[in-house]
Amino acid sequence: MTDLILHHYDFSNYSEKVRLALGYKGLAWQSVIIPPIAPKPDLTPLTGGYRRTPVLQIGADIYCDTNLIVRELERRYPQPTLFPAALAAVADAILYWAENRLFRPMSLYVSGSNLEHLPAGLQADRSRMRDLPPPDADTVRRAAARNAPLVRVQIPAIEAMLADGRPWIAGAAPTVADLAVYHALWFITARTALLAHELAPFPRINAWMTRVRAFGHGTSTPTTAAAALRIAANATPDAPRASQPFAEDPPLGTTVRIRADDYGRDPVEGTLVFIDTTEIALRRDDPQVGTVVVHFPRLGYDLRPTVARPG
Ligand SMILES: N[C@@H](CCC(=O)N[C@@H](CS)C(=O)NCC(=O)O)C(=O)O
Repeated sequence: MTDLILHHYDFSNYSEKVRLALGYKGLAWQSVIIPPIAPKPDLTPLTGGYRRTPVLQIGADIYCDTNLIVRELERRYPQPTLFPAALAAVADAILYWAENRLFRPMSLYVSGSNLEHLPAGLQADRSRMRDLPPPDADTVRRAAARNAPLVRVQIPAIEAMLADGRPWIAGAAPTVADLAVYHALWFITARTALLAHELAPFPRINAWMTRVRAFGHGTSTPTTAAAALRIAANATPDAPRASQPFAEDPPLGTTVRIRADDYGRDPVEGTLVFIDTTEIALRRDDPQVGTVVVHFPRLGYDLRPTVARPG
């Protein structure tokens, strides 16, 4: 039985990124379908409060954020690689563009254009996740209209990246840039074909998307959230690897709080047990699942010691 448990849901584009990484590496995994809307009472005992999707669980080690999840899959299953040395740095820069400047307007355009196909309460939840008031349908439709051009002016850049005939976004081999650009474009038609016309004029993009889709999703077996919680409760987290802190980092053993620096900023508290250039890990004792270690990427997260407040 595989140790990899992915907590995800079908229309989550960041989950699609990880499903494709699992497929590319030919891995077997257990699948727990989580709610797309907070609260997530069967997920947050594992994460300590982090609510975004997806989350990878390996026993009592919990990996938050796809940028760490994909790196952790690479660490455990290095071949075939998604981080070829000559392309990895450029791929990471392209990934940042795709998941920020491209994806944010994409998500507003796609969601606002498919309002009647979204689960009830989704828009209100996403606004709460960004500390915004719940929008009415007209506001969401206006946001879609404002963002459509921002999507439309960026898609040709992807066709241009492929214009020299390269098979993959960063060059001769697949990288995380392929996963990141793909999941943003996948989102356009993940729910309905209403916006398929946005991609139709781009032959290189369409041929490349077919190549990425062929990675597949590996082999998944459905399981329940309760089973996943039991696995965490019965497992012991892996011993942390040797840390490589900077002088400015809080020392290991400090009680710290970590949270995303953009949205879905629910804080997670615990004891710092590992830190290096790419990863931060906290140990927490949870009433439901016992001791777990929760892992985050360094970039994109805000880490600080928990300050004891007087009184
Ligand atoms: N930087 C995060 C972003 C993840 C993200 O925004 N996921 C979306 C779903 S595709 C999300 O969490 N939405 C709210 C939710 O699922 O609760 C990552 O790479 O994992």
